[in-house]
Amino acid sequence: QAKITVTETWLRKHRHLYDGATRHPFIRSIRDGNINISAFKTWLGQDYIFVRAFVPFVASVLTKAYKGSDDGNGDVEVILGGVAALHDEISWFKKEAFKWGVQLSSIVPQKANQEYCRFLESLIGPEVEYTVAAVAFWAIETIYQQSFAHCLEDDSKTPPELKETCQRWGNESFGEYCNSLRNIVDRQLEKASDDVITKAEATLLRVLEHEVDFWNMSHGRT
Ligand code: HMH
Repeated sequence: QAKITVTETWLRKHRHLYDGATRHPFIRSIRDGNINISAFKTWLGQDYIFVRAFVPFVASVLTKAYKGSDDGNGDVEVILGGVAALHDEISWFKKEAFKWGVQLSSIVPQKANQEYCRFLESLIGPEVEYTVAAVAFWAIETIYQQSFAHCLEDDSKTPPELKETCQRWGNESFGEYCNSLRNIVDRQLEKASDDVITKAEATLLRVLEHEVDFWNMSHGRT
């Protein structure tokens, strides 16, 4: 029988909050086909701003993976794949915004977004351990993967014009990438001190809360 990993323990323990982030009313409304298009446009514009702030954070995780020296496991390459995907994602946001008539240059970040971006910035510094930053990175990517994959299940009624968006994060290869991030995190946690494990778990909870607030904002509930 396979050993229960730290992330498995956390996901069981925090299942309620995790489901709150991956099965949010905003995601349910896409999946049920009754999404308000203005809510979708809000999400699109705000997420573009978020992704721009996400880039330096992911770059900092990459740096920490490299400096962690014992990278015989290919952490750097997995994270570099994430950076490359973000480059593609930014082009996609521009294309998609044009399609929906969303003017990206005039988007003002809302409070929940500002707070989330500030949280990302707080994780960039060298005083934040690789393990802690990697946990945040894994959680951020995985919540989107799980949320949008939910909108692509056989019984979903996702509007055809939103399928491509859901595919971006809900596709299988993004899922495999998230699994690679999870393996990186579990390998790090396996050798981490109790202090780092405690910090990393608290960071996971903060990510889950920020993701819920981000969906709430998009859904027009703030
Ligand atoms: C708010 N969380 C948010 N936006 C994203 N694009 C992702 C996670 C995944 O990259």
